[in-house]
Amino acid sequence: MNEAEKIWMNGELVDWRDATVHVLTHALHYGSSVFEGIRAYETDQGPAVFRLEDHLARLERSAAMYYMPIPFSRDQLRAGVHEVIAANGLSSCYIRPLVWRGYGTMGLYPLDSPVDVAVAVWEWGAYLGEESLRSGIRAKISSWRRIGNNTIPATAKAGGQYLNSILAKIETHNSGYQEALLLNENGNVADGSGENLFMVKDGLLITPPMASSILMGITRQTILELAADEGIDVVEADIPRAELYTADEVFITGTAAEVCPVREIDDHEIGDPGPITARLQTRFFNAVKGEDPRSAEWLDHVSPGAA
Ligand code: PPE
Repeated sequence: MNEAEKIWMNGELVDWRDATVHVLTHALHYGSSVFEGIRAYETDQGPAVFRLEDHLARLERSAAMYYMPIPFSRDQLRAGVHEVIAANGLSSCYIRPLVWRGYGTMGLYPLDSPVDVAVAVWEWGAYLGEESLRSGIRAKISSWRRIGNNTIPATAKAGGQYLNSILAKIETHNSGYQEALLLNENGNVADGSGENLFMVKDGLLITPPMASSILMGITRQTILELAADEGIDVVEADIPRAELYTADEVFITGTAAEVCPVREIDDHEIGDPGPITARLQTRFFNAVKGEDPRSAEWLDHVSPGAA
């Protein structure tokens, strides 16, 4: 991993190697943490965080679903994100805010455990490789179903639920594919291991709805807004597995994975990135770099003095 110098921990900057926890930390045993994945991109006005308010709002919602009061306000966390980026002197980075049940009690009633907060940043290039962003990836449907809405709140971004993604990822990686796609309990398409999914059929852009056990991705929301700008027809609808095989285009979206074409699913050829994928991918990368009409609304510029 690309280590940086400082991590923001409970309100203070500490050295990277000192950002540690006790082995009896509640979250380590039971997955009782919530987190965010955010990116800051290099712009001609220095680093800018993409949709920071939206990510912090989702962090608050995830924490609320697990009865976890975050001991810092939205403004304090926003300032912490700016501070840790500036302190590390990074022009672009991945940002990982983490809120977790800390050290103090064991057992499954966590409300007496302290809640700790950290924000780490580091350089993280293209999640599935630079080449994947150009030519697309080979994906496979995992035999593991995506966690159901009545098993765990699928819309919360909580540590424990990623065990589901980890199993799917290991299974498909070991079979030689770059990403896992998960079906929900009804057998319709839900998410990638760490991405949302879109398909294009006859000019229509289709993505699974909230009720299909997806994480409500902020990149997904961005694509829905950019598609509206572009006059592309969009619908949120269930996608049966086999619909993917005859799609004209498929792509996945996420903060880490960005907007990444899928060129093959279960050994069915979808083909090279199609025109709608290419248009939306270009708008997305322009937007994050400050070169799109939407940029002003979505970018939060880090001032050099933030450290
Ligand atoms: N679905 C899942 C299951 C998911 O984990 C992510 C993000 C998304 C959809 C897309 O959400 P958004 O980033 O708001 O567009 N996955 C994060 C973690 C990846 C990791 O390997 O860690 C991310 O992309 O940061």
